[in-house]
Amino acid sequence: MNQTLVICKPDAVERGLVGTILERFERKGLSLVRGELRLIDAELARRHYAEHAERPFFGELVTFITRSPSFVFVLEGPQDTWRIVRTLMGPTNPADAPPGTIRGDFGTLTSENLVHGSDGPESAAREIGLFFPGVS
Ligand code: 3AN
Repeated sequence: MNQTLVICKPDAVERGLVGTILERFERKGLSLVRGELRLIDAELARRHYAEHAERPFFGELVTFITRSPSFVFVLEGPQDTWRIVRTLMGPTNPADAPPGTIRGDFGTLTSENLVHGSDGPESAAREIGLFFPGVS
């Protein structure tokens, strides 16, 4: 089995969409193996988004992800579970996301696009270790 990290970001929690989003992954056939409602602090946010540190929107990204609790969870499924998750999420910009995807159905802004999903097996391992240290 194969695991990946998903975050229902503050906008998703504030709008009461955690259950709806989680249900989509579960109905697809992925299993919830770990999950926690957590206020992500700025240090963890900077580490998580380290690859974006030089981007102009980095400050905005850290401010957004730390503004209220997120639901951080680990999903398990077959090979390339990370890719299944990202297909269900839809493209980064909700304006490009087709209906039927999470961002396509519920989002309008790139800066508040509801969900994060690891973008490869290495990211999944790194991010699970970052948010759930000691859990394999
Ligand atoms: P994804 O979340 O689809 O993997 P990334 O990794 O390119 O997208 O971007 C990470 C996060 O950074 C996005 N989810 C979004 O919240 C934010 N972001 C990306 N591009 C922009 C942008 N042009 N303006 C504002 N925020 C952005």
